[in-house]
This record gives sequence, structure tokens and C-alpha cells, in this order.
Amino acid sequence: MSEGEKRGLFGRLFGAKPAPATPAEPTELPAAVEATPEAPIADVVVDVPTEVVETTPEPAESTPAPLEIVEAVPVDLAPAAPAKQGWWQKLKSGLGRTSTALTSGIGAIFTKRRLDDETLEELEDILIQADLGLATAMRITETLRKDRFDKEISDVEVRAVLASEIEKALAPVAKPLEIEGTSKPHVVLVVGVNGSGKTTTIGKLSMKLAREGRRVTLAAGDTFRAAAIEQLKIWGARTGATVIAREPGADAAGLAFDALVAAKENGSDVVVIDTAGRLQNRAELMAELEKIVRVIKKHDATAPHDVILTLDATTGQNAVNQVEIFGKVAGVTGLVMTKLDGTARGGILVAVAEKFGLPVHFIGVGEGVEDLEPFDAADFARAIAGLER
Ligand SMILES: Nc1nc2c(ncn2[C@@H]2O[C@H](COP(=O)(O)OP(=O)(O)O)[C@@H](O)[C@H]2O)c(=O)[nH]1
Ligand SMILES: [Mg+2]
Repeated sequence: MSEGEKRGLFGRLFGAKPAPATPAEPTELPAAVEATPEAPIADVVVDVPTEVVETTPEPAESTPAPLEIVEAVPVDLAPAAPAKQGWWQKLKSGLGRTSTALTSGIGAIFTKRRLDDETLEELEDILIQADLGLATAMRITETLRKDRFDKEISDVEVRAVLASEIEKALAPVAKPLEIEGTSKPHVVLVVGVNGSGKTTTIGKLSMKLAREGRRVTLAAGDTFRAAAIEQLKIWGARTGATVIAREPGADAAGLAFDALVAAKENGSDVVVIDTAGRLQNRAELMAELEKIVRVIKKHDATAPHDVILTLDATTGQNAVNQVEIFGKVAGVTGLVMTKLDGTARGGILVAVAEKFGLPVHFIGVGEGVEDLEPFDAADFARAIAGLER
């Protein structure tokens, strides 16, 4: 290996600082990382050759962790048995807490009573308590006032109005994630607080993209915890995606850049970048996210093409703050609401939709690879109002 080649390889493996002016050439990849489709996953986890580590002229503390490229291996992409009914059941039970509160509250008010100011006020309180937000609550009561004031109205009729108004609020934001293919790779940055479901959502999304015939690279940008990196590698292996990682503690922005370079080299259609979500140290997290976005733009000025915020449906009102904060720092372009299968407080999605108007691409209804569904406004609205489809 010539001095020049050595430097190239060295820069490729150890260059923590993104070097946009000299992106690594494909030829600089060590032979060991070439795809070996039939090999078991364990064999293609790439470690840096020892000799390279030994020639490191830098002091140990400034030596960035080596880049690890876990090549994609083919996986079975056949979807599990279609479970549309199962999905509706999950959504219904996920929104159960919200819909039960609404159904019983509305049932208690609208028993053989004429619609008057008092009933409308009580209804508005119930809607606000269900996290639907003031704007939606007022719209619903105003619709009822306009159409039905001083007339007898049943609880089922009220719930039908509720479902229809919620659907109207949600329909404009129910938008699929579109990978146009004009940028290759299309870059998706995933942000959100710790535990909100970023990594799991990336895994599920990776499967969807693979099924659409797209080549996917995942970037383990939550370099804060070793477990987070391992978790993403498992999702990569499960879904046939290449995973780009470094040791815990590595610079996340540098890793994102490395992933974009690698994705370009391996011909990926989509790169999905995982991030850390330490809100307890907000300033640091936000600085890191800003840096990631900045560095991505050095690689491709039009990227990131999507910035997806994952929102945990069980956290209620706090979701509004999260959209505000992450929106400011990372320029959120779309939402995924996760954990709608648990004891969710899904009403908050309506409030968020009304307040921010951001597209909702998917909802998460479980921990499995199949548990990510395109967001359907009508289904969601009927489930929350306790109505059948
Ligand atoms: N029930 C359920 N659990 C989920 C869902 N999405 C994620 N989780 C779980 O929530 C926990 C945190 O998810 P993770 O993806 O690690 O969150 P991150 O910290 O944002 O990356 C994990 O135990 C996931 O399995 C979902 O839609 N439903
Ligand atoms: Mg994670």
C-alpha cells in the first residue's frame, strides 16, 4: 500500500471531522467490507485491520473511534399475514383510554337533554381533558351549536359530529412519507426525546423501504449509548440495511457525514439517521442536532429531505413542547406518533395537528417490524370517538 493509499484509508477510517472537500473514494474501502451476501451477519461486522490501528500517529485521546460498516445481508422481505382487522383492533384499544373518557363523558351529558349553553360548555371541558386542544374543542361545540341548538341530540349523534370534526382536522396532515428519488440518497433524519421510539420506528421504516425495493443505509447517530448502536445494528440485520456506526462517544455529526459518503458509495436510495434524544441536557442535544443538520448540508445542500419527529402518544400534552423545540432546532418536516397500542393519550395528535399542521406520516402500534401504519385520518377519528369503522 502506497503512502497516499494509506493516508486515504486512514482518513476514511479515522476522520472524525467531516471533510466535505475530499469525500472518500470507493476504492479506499478496505476489501473486508465488500458485501458478502451469503455470509452470516457476524462475519461481516467489520473491524479495522490491526496494522492500521498500529500505524496511528495521533495521540490516543484524539483518535476517533473507527468507522464500522455492517454490510446489508439479504433478508426475507415477505410481509406477515395481512392484518388489517388486527390493526384496527390495535388502534381502537390504543385509543381506548381517550375514547372511553369521551364516550362516557358525552353519554353522561346527552341523555334526553336539549342542546343548551350548559351542555355545550360541559362538552367543551370533556374534549379539552381528552387532549384534543382548545381549537378543536371549540370547533366541535360551535358546529353543534350552529346545527343543533335547542334540539334534542343523542350521545351517538354527538360522537358522530366529534368523529367528523376530528377527521376534518386530521385529513390535511395525513400524508405519506414520499421518497421521490430525485436525490440519491434521500436523507431522512429522525429526532425525538429518549424513548419516544426513534430507533424502533427506523427499523420498521427500513423494512417498508426495503419492501418497496429501495436500498437502505442506517446511521447509528445515537452515539451516546452502546445499546442504542447495537439496537440499530439488529434492525439493520433484520431489514437488510447497511448500518454505519462508530464506538459510543463518537461525534454524531461526523458519523452522519460518514454514512452519507458510504451510502453514496454503496448506491443506497435512502439513508436514515438515528439521533440521541437527551432532553435533560437540552443545550448540548440541540447543539448536536444543529451540527448534524449543518454537516448533512455540506454533503448535499438539499438534505435532510425529511426530518421526522417521533412523539410518544403516552406523554400527552408534552408532545406540543417537543414539536416546538425540535421544530426550531432541526426543522421538523413530519411526525410519527408511536405507542398508540398502549395506554395512549392519542387525543394529543389532534391538538398537534391543529397547532402545527405538520404531516403525520405513520403511527406506531407495537414493537414489532410490522407495527408501523400509514396514518389514516378517518380511522383515527372513528377510533377516538368510540365508533366502528
Ligand atoms: N408498544 C409500543 N412500544 C414501542 C413503540 N415504538 C417503540 N416502542 C418501545 O419503546 C421503547 C423505546 O423505543 P426506542 O425506539 O428505543 O426509542 P428511542 O430512544 O427514541 O430510540 C422500546 O422498548 C421500544 O420497543 C410502539 O409503537 N408501541
Ligand atoms: Mg434510540
